Amino acid sequence: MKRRQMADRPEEEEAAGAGLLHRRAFLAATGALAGVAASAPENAESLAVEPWMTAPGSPFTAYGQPSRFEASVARAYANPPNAPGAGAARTPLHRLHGAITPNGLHFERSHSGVPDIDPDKHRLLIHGLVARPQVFSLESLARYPMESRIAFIECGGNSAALNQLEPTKANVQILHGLLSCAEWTGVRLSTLLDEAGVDPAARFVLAEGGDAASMSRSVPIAKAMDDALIALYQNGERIRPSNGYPMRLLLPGFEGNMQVKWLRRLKLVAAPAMTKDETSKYTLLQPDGTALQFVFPMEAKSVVVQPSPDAALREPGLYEISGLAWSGAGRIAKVEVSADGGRSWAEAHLQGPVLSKALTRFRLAWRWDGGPAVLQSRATDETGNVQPTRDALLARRGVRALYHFNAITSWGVAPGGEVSHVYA
Ligand SMILES: Nc1nc2c(c(=O)[nH]1)N[C@H]1C(S)=C(S)[C@@H](COP(=O)(O)O)O[C@H]1N2
Ligand SMILES: [Mo]
Repeated sequence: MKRRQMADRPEEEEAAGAGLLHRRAFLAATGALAGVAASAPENAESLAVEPWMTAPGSPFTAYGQPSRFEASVARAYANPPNAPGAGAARTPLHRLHGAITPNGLHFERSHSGVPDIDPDKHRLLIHGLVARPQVFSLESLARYPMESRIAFIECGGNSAALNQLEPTKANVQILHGLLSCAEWTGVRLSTLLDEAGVDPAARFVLAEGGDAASMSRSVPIAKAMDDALIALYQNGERIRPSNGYPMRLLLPGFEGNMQVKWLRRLKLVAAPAMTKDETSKYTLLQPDGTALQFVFPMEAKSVVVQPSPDAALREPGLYEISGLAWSGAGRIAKVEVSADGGRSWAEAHLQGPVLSKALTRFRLAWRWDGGPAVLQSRATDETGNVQPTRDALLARRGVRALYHFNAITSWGVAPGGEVSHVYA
């Protein structure tokens, strides 16, 4: 890490090249943001009295909605012309802050649309290699001890566009928006499995959804007995229909596809069931023509979300770079940021609490001098996994693996402040 005093701004300390600053320098740079705020009025009376101050506001509402001025902060989706309901709606990462995704903006990925499930009729069956098969209603599940945990969900196909030979001209929402994070509350799967009495011959749990796709995946028994949750609540309210109402399987850190929504059946089995979603899909094609199956945890990864395409810079000056980092293996240990395309790096500030298998917000001060720059971030998790460069990832596994793309993203900043996706 390079450190030097800038001759013309002695109060600032560069943390790395191309204007990355230490946080204390950012905070200490009194007046550095002058010109961002309009010049201060002589006294408060000089602020205009706006129309909304002259009469009482609108009445109470049963379920709150964002300000009408925020209508453009929305999921991005296209209803594809193929199978009805098959597709995805992506989270506007560049329009959000903090680490939690609001429920209405959590990404959705569905293979046959969103079923309209009557919670009173919904049942969860646990059977197969168990001593006592069980059927749970929503009501009977609610009698068990519950717990909450904050976890990200990332689709295995997130960021797949970065396998393309040319950088896709798209924003962070389109490129990386199959990623969200929520506080999930429900019953530990291990509690229910203990109740059913798992046969020692059981090595996998086949999890099946109650949608028209009957999406199903084989989950290793070790994960089922570890931190798997039958999630009933999402950020305090019942899970949204698009995210699995009335219950979903939460497998913290594992690829999104395994976190079966509208969960209706768990069958304890001796071997993986080889469902379509773990054979024809969600397998990684290798350069030698063989395919990797059962790649469960999502790898260490991060992305700068501000600035980014469609969240461009207006003028040279001080900015706070911010982004998200996560790992399916545990906590984020470190995020480094570069403004010169990876030549020099500065360690970003991690917003606490830094939770295992959750999104972690990182921030770093930057003085943009108005010249060209290339912004990157690189995550390291607590197990020592370091996010690779795109070249390193593709050299290792070729360009046809499609899923689990976790390499570094580069944003090119043009002299005018426009930001675009580039390969550095
Ligand atoms: N039953 C069912 N579960 C499902 C799916 C589905 O289509 N049907 N999609 C999977 C995929 S591919 C992903 S990435 C996650 C997405 O979860 P979300 O829509 O809540 O973000 O759900 C998974 N669970
Ligand atoms: Mo997915």
